[in-house]
Amino acid sequence: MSLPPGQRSIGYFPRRFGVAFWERPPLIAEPALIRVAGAVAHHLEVPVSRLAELRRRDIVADFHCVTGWTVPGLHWGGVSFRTFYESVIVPEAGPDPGVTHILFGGADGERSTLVLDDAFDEDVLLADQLGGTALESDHGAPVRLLSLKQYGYKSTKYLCCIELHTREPADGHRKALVRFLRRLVKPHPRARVLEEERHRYLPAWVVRGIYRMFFRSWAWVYRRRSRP
Ligand SMILES: Nc1nc2c(c(=O)[nH]1)N[C@H]1C(S)=C(S)[C@@H](COP(=O)(O)O)O[C@H]1N2
Ligand SMILES: [Mo]
Repeated sequence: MSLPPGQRSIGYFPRRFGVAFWERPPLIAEPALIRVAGAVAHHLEVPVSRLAELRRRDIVADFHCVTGWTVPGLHWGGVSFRTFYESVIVPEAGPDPGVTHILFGGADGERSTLVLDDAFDEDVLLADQLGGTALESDHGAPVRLLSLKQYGYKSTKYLCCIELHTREPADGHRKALVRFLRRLVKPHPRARVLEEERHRYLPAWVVRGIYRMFFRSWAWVYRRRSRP
């Protein structure tokens, strides 16, 4: 199996992986809602349960994290973002015709921005199923964004808000530490795995080794913690 540049296959799917991996998953109020805001005529609160009524899509694909791990062949289910945009956002929210970027916010405060073209790739899902069953909390329940051609950091878990923008939005993470770190290590606007677009300014060869060391130590702690 050939992997994208700088990636290595691992035999398990890390859980709760992210900037603040020591934190518990956020609490999600019932019924879970996705807020649609930004450059729209009307704000919306769409119940996550509506995803069951839209045209569904299944994808089997590899998942790649910017720190160098790849999980091969995961089976996801959900609704493509494009379907959601065309059948919910356009008729009910009235988007500004000049929308260029979509910001996906998670209930833990994480967020990612996709340029519109990337978000409209038919393989970008609002995913609520993994491996044929409902998405688990540690993987972003009840619904996560899933953009498999991009590094994992674009795939916001615990998706609770979709914001439309007519230019690239500012970072705006609620934690000052994360905002500071991300000024140094800016995410790449496209983050395409095949092009190895890991970060905006840092070349891939600079971060590969550092990330590999970070992931080795993370995996060591993770395995000790999840031992029965
Ligand atoms: N809300 C939220 N989404 C997130 C993250 C996060 O910390 N919070 N981490 C990202 C990163 S870096 C990766 S690699 C994947 C990891 O998903 P997993 O925890 O299901 O393995 O989620 C992405 N989405
Ligand atoms: Mo990641």
